[in-house]
Amino acid sequence: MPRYGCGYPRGSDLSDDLIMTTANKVTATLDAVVVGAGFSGLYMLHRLRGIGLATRVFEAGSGVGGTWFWNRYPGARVDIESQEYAYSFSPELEEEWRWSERYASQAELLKYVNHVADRFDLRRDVQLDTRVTGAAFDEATNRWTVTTDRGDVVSARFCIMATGCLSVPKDIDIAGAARFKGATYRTSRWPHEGVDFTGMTVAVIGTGSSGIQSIPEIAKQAKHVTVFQRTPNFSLPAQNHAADAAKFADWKKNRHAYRAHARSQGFGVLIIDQHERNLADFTPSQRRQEMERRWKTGGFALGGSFADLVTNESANDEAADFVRERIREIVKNPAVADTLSPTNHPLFTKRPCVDTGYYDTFNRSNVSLVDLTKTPIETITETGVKTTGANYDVDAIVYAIGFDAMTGALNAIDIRGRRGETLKAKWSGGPKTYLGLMVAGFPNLFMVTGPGSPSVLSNMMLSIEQHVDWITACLAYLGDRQLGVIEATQAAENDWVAHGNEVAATTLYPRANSWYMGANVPGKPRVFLPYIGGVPMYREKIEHVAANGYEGFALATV
Ligand code: NA7
Repeated sequence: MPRYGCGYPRGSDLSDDLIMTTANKVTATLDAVVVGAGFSGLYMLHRLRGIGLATRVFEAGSGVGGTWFWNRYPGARVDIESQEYAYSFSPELEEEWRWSERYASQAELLKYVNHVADRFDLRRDVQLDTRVTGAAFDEATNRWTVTTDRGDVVSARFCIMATGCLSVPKDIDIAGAARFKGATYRTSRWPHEGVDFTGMTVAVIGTGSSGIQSIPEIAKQAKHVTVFQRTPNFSLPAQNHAADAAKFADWKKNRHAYRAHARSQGFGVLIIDQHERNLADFTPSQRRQEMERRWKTGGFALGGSFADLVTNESANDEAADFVRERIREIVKNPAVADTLSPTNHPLFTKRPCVDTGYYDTFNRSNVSLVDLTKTPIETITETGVKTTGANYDVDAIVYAIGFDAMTGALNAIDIRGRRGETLKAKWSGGPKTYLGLMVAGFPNLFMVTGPGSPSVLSNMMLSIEQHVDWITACLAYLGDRQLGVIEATQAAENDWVAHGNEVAATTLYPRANSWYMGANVPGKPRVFLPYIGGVPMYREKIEHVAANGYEGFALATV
């Protein structure tokens, strides 16, 4: 069992008697603080308990679930098949849970994560409604002092940021938004009681995944929906359906083999099933057949059509043309189909969307599309949206404008490492990490699926479990050797950042103004944020690092 000399009993029973109230200030001394109680934070807590660390999780929301707690907009659902977008660490959990659809809805995912919290008795170490505001490293004690908006001041040996890649909504960067007198909604902060749009005129701004999933559902209720599109996105049909009992039974029987196969895939997602052959290795009719088969399979399957789809412009064009053809086939009005067809970025270089009935929604008489590249929004008015072309008076505006991805949640906390250097200052030119796990100058601070790791370019569940398992093994290693400090070396970080940039430059990704590039947030440095070297290559690297006594990290006693 590792021991860090925190002075409190080992084990998972961190109870309130460990928390002392002094002069209205709640303080506690812990082994570890975890920030965030989404899928990663909860699993992190479970594993840290397993190695005997006194741990507390702080969560800003009033419930667990992270992404699936906040994003309750109509139509919200996962775009990785349900059984794959689920924890693999507990065979019993996998055995007993029954998914009701191929792609689980937000409501079902939230039920699942709550079930996990109860099943593993996690709630007693999770403090809800508490936002972590600061974390400062004390070089004298080698401990982190973590502060919250509720006045907690907590000392912890380790601080683990399980803050999510898409958890901080982008500020509304449209003039006049506060003037609107009707109802305003954000997809990422949807009212828990739901919204009834019956009889209402609604403006939806934004056509990323959140817009594309919610627009068909809002259109079924509202009197009229006007969609304000700045950049058309590629969207692939989910082909969602009710749970297929035989398929789930097969999964349960062969889950180890399926999971291992997923880990051997570049994106760590089974359905992508990346073809080993490049575009040039196919005849034109074979290409066509392959893409048609994959379109029918649904979800991200099309992305695996050719091995060189995200590195070779011709391969990408072929698949992008195929999607544009499907759009023209579905959307009856050719001018609308044209406006919905992406032409300014290669397929998959902006996060592709997976939809149910999105394009077909534009055949409805109560839906219209405004092309903001032709008539940009001038301002929001008291009554609606004013573009350079017209005024659109509406009862409600739905903002589906995205997130300050990957760095937003970390930069929102005042994180101070050695010599008081802030993470925000260190990252002013873009995030710098070693393996997306740690940052030089910030000892004992870990990130789950941080920038510089495959994270959003993989099945998040796979990457979350991989990081949490790696961090747990690392802390056990330190404890076993009476070590209490681990820090990425500057040299290892420099090499990893250079490698990440090099790999990204061999792909088509940097061509898009995407949130992967930080391009969606005004003023954010333009840097490719996740790691695109692929899940197997990344796994090999971090396993090698651990097997070699945490190569690239400096380890020390307390
Ligand atoms: P996204 O994918 O970032 O989409 C945001 C959308 O909002 C996108 O179409 C943006 O257009 C649009 N947008 C953003 N700001 C504006 C302004 N100021 N005016 C007009 N339109 C704007 O966020 P989502 O929430 O849909 O999805 C995020 C991820 O969640 C998704 O990728 C999945 O991983 C799950 P732009 O493309 O920037 O021109």
